[in-house]
Amino acid sequence: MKDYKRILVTAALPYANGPIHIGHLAGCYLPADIYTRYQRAQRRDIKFVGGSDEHGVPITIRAMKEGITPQQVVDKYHTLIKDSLEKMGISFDIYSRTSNPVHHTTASDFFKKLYDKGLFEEKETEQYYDEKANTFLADRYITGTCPVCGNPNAFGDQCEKCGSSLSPEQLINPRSTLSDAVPVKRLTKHWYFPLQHYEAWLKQWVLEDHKEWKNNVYGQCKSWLDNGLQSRAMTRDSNWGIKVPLPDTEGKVLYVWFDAPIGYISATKELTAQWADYWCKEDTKLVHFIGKDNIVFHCIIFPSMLKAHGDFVLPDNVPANEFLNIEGDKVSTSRNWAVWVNEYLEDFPGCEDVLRYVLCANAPETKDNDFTWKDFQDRNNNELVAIFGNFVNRSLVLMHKLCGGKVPVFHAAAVDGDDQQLMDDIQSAKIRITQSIEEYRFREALYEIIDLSRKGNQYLQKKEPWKKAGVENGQQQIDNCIHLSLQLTANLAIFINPFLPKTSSKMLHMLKVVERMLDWKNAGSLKLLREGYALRAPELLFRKIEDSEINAQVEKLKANAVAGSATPKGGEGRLNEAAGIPSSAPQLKPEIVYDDFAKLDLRTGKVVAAEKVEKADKLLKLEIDLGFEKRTIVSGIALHFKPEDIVGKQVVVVANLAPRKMRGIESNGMILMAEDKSGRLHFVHTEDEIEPGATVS
Ligand code: B3M
Ligand code: ZN
Repeated sequence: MKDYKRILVTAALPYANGPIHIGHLAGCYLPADIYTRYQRAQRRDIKFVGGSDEHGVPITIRAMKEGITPQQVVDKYHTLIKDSLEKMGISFDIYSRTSNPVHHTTASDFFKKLYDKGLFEEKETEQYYDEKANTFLADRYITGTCPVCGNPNAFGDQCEKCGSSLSPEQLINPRSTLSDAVPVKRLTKHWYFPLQHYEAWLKQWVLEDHKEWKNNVYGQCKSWLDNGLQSRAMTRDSNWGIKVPLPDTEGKVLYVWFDAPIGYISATKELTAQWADYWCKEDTKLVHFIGKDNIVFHCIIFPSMLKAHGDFVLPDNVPANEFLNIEGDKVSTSRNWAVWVNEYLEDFPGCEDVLRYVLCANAPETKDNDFTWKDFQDRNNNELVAIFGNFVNRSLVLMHKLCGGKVPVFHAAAVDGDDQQLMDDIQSAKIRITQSIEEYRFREALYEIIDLSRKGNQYLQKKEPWKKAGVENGQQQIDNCIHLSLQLTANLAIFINPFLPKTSSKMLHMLKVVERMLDWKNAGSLKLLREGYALRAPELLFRKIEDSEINAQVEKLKANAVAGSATPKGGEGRLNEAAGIPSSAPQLKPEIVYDDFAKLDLRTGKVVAAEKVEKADKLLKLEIDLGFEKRTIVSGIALHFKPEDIVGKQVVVVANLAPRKMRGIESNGMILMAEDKSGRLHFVHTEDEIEPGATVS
């Protein structure tokens, strides 16, 4: 391992187009904060930078939806996000924003440097244009009917109803969301960064030199690199963003994914005059905390940009988390299926650490995980209250009862096997907790801490100091038991500090010790509290969470959820930017019961005729023989198959789907298709040819 002199931690810059939800916290802010607080306790030179991402399509869409300017959008949400993060104890050294002038200069200079080195390719391509609004249209600005499910409000990059990823060409009846005009194609010039030139280098740097990266991160990088990289446009047609720093480029801005990661550099510049130490010296350890949808940008695109630029260090690690689902369903800001951090803070005042605990104990570190309110309650009541809080409370209460409110003397000669075991447990826990945090396994570290407090409870239970008064050597046994319990309590304050900082502060107050005690080097010591030292009265660290509170949250979640709405409330704009990223694990739809499935009447059929639908380049009109009758089905597969090639094909049909008119033709059912990774469609049929009309189940 390299010998690092300083650490720079970054956490993804959230789009300032909506409030943050608990998935954001679990994804990157909480792990970044835990890591940072731990490194501070190690007294290492560390800076933690972040800020709002204020450019890109998501912001302009939000502005359009709310009928305000993009500037008003970012002002509003930057403030809200910053406030939520602060209240949750996410301890950035600076939380900046990409609309700041220093960022505009930094990003422009970066672009200019690559341009001057001749690293960009200049290309003219056709893009959709809105002639009424006089502007080019990002894919998200184009809506139309989904060729797959018929949703009339699908976006040019994705249908939110059926989840298909689309390109604007596939939409039936495409319209501009700005003016309702039919978009036309126009030539426009952009600057492309040839990622393929960095492929060989990336293969060495990621796949060979960073085998220690998390499996989910390494796997996604490998799949990108195996598929081959292509040039990517680093500029866009828009009026919102950082102007392209070249002559005659009115109406062109830097691609948001070009400027946003440079925001880490700008924020460091704003933070300290020594910023260049953190960015340009090889003995800096740069760590990017992100969610899995940002992996390609942080592991492939941004490193290639940094490499091309030449002045900056590369990340040492990118410990990305997977997604956190809510109550079994994928978070969706457009359906409002989310737990918003600002609302949690209002509903559970003083319980910030509880949320931090639950989100870390259940963090999606290796796979997508599910947050449920019941689990939230259980973890609070059964782990924080009943194990950790209980041990700390008992130790202090017993000290007041049996030892006159002071740390009792430790009698080394009277140590027994249980005492020794507890002392050993503290030592070995330190080794495991330290190693887990260093290697970004925070939930494992947290588990160790709770387990250590569980051992404390078992120790008290076994020693029963309350029964020792009057027995031979009784006071010595009491003293040792309480002394060790209190030393363990002090150790727990050190261990829990990166995870639950408020809880740790409360413990410091009760133990009447200064913050300096929390230095990580003190962990494992059994001399943290002086003999004879008077401590404060205990106060409860956690309160029980009642069924009624949990039920209210579940009801609120369900009541506020809206069925697939056409305009996104929050961050789905990212899909536009990230379209095509292979994710490591497929996102399944919510679980159904057998009865849901049994409602489908699936039948085998045979295509007996097929023709193109006039003025709809994606649609084919099919005649399907179902044995007992012939059906007309309109299917959005014209871009994939020629009519003459599919006559005679066997298909599987959803035979009881309600009829629907498409381009004036009534469609009676739907045929099943499978889509491969490249987006090609394949018919689903039985292995042997069988008569039409057979049931499929
Ligand atoms: N704003 C996307 C997101 O919030 C983007 C991250 C930028 S990190 C440089 O998922
Ligand atoms: Zn659809």
